[in-house]
Amino acid sequence: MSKNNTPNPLTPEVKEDVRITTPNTTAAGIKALTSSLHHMRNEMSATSCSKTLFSLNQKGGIDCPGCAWPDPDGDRSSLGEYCENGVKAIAEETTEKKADPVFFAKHSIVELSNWTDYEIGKSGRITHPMIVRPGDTHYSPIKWEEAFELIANQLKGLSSPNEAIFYTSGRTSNEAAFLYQLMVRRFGTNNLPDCSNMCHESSGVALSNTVGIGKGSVKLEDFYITELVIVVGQNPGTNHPRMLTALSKSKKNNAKIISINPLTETGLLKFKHPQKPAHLLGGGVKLTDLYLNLKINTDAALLKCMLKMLVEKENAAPGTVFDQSFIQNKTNGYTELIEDLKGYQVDDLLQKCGLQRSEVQQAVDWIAQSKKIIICWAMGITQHANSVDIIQEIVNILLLKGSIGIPGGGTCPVRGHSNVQGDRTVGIWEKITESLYNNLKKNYKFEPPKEEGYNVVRAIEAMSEGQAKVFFAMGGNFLSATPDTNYTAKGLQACDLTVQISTKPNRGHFIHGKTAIILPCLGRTEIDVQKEGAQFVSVENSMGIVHSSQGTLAPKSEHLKSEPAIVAELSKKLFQEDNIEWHKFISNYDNIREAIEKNIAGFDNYNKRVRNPEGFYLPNVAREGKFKEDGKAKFTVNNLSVHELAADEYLMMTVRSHDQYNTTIYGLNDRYRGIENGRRVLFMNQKDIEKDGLKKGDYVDLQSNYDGVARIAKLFKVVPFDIPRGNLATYFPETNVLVPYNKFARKSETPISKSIVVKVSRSEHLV
Ligand SMILES: Nc1nc2c(c(=O)[nH]1)N[C@H]1C(S)=C(S)[C@@H](COP(=O)(O)OP(=O)(O)OC[C@H]3O[C@@H](n4cnc5c(=O)[nH]c(N)nc54)[C@H](O)[C@@H]3O)O[C@H]1N2
Ligand SMILES: Nc1nc2c(c(=O)[nH]1)N[C@H]1C(S)=C(S)[C@@H](COP(=O)(O)OP(=O)(O)OC[C@H]3O[C@@H](n4cnc5c(=O)[nH]c(N)nc54)[C@H](O)[C@@H]3O)O[C@H]1N2
Ligand SMILES: [Mo]
Repeated sequence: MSKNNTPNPLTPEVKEDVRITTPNTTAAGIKALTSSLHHMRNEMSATSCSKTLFSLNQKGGIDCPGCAWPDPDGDRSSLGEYCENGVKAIAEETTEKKADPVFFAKHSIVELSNWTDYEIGKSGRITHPMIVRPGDTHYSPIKWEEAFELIANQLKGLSSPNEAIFYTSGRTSNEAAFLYQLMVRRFGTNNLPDCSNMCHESSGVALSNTVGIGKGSVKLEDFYITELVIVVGQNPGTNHPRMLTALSKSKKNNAKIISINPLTETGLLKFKHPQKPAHLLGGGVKLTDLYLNLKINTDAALLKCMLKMLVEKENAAPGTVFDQSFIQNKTNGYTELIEDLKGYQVDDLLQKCGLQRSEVQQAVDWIAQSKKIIICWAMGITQHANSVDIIQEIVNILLLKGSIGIPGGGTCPVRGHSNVQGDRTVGIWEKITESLYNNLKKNYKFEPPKEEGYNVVRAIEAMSEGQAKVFFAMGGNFLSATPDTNYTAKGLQACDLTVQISTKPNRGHFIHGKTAIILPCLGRTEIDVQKEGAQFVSVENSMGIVHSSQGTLAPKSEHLKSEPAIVAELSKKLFQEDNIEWHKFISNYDNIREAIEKNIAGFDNYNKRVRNPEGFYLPNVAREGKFKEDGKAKFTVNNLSVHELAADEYLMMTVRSHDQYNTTIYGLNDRYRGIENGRRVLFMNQKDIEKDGLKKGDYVDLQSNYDGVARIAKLFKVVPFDIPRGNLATYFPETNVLVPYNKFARKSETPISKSIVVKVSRSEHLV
């Protein structure tokens, strides 16, 4: 419990009673079913269970708020297409528990901040708008009208619109996101940081530079006809479980699967479909054919090694490995790439990534033999200093093979939040495109801001240095999701006003500005009735399909408002005389979609096409083989990463357990990795444990030291694990406190959450 009178920005640093067991060898299966049932029983009523599960990911139903993986056409199971972790996401949102005014009157902010993230999340849905005024110790209710008034006045009182920051998390619908960016730009700033800055920004930058669009090029169907899938830096068994169904279909078509990951992730080994009895009773499907357990952040070396070995093969038998006609007609920069590769040695590259020549040779042989290749990646690739280079190297391989823009082949950056891709499409970005600038100006007769705004890391810095005074969040948990928790906390606490539109409490609500407001909103599972009837929203999945999502459950409280309504009502207060008819947007979301159609390319006939049960594809120049303005894709020359570690330093990655959704902690187990009842664990190679004079179960502290600043995270239990020597893994967000806010990927500015240099020492202060 609270030791002093200041709220705690960190997950409590206490000794947890973690049990270390054996990791699972098969993903999903019966255990996934029992785990789903357990979460539903603990949170939901029986009617909510049946109403949501039957409509989850069905045509015209609720889009699962879990991940951005697309829904299959045709063979959706009658129970809805969902997975264990989708069920957990639904149970979490549709919980019967309530964080109402009584709850907030009972527990002070300082007290709540000393709960674990798990306990905070389990307190239930927020039912009323709440406020903390200067000097208050507790949140208390406030009327909507008064809250809007207060926020609008505070914003209007700033000396520049650039003193306000407007964050977005990726669950926000296209409709809410479009209105939000319209409000923010009408207000006069491009300060629109979003979770994408910490997620796939590196993919966006690398892909835009090389193939002309910052999104993936494959469709779901491509998995069914491909010859080779390479999954690199991704753990789909936990984070995109429905992808395992697609991978098992690739296997059915005799495709090979190569996994590249420092950890042997259970979900990549073997899969039993939890909704298919034949799978449950049988042995399941073996997924990975070749597992390359490289060292953390050595993917650039591995890919370069593969490129070199491919070039050798092509030189030995010209025209048999590369697609020379594609290279000639559709690309630039081939000669420079080949020339640059001459400066590297295969043995040296192999040594850097810690792999044997024979295993990499096997991968190279399969790449050489295949024409249709899909490469998938996620956070294991995007959160390093050289992420953009790594992704560009992935593109190099695909371009040499002519495998982008063909059926069965292409790029597949697997997105995180269920609408993170759509939010960016409709304008959530700290930059403004020329076409959006021109369209907003023409359609709404105001001068949109041109100057680049703050992304996530710049926003943290601006708040901490006093350049920003109001922080406003459309969802998410900025405090815990961002790097450098203590520094970020100082920034948020220095603000005059912090506002969060949220469904459930999180730690971010307790580390707040001088005044703080929570605006409670409807979740995706809930019925949204406005003046002209029940509304639906739309989202874009990882493969660029825009489709609808409509809630089926009664709202958890009569005081909730929808996200679009909150933005439009605040805008009415903010801009009294306006060319934008905000009230129309609220009464019928078709009016918002019409506005999107007018301002954003690719949404022609939006209202008609979104009512098509399958939704519609947005244009994609890479998929269409058109690439950049000159019709060509670009080979790039990329650098290797260099980590010069001292003898007592390790490279650490922060990953998700099987029981969490980013900063929302569903439970305390990580079944696939053999962890039960806690999260403060340090996965470490047995030889490193011995080298440091430690043993299994010991408690250790972790320390990072960048530019002379020491950051510490305490009390992690040592778990011997199959992880390369010199590498460590912990869970996010417990170790975000160690990540310096000012160390990020070149060009994309994504924090280096997967390659943090740390030292390990025995804990001295056992709590
Ligand atoms: N249930 C659930 N679903 C989710 C989420 C969730 O938290 N829970 N989060 C959502 C979001 S926002 C996102 S972005 C995605 C995240 O999905 P993932 O990217 O799969 O999530 P992480 O747990 O960060 O896993 C990263 C993987 O990369 C590996 N890795 C780490 N460093 C390296 C490296 O240097 N090289 C290689 N080759 N591999 C490396 C790790 O071992 C791990 O397997 O999932 C989305 N879906
Ligand atoms: N160390 C480390 N840090 C990371 C990562 C990592 O791998 N390692 N991953 C990064 C990535 S990929 C991402 S995407 C970010 C995630 O960053 P965020 O998106 O900011 O964080 P979440 O934990 O997903 O946000 C959860 C909160 O969203 C609110 N919420 C849930 N549903 C809704 C809704 O429908 N509407 C509204 N308004 N609010 C809702 C709830 O209040 C909940 O507490 O974290 C990043 N941080
Ligand atoms: Mo993400």
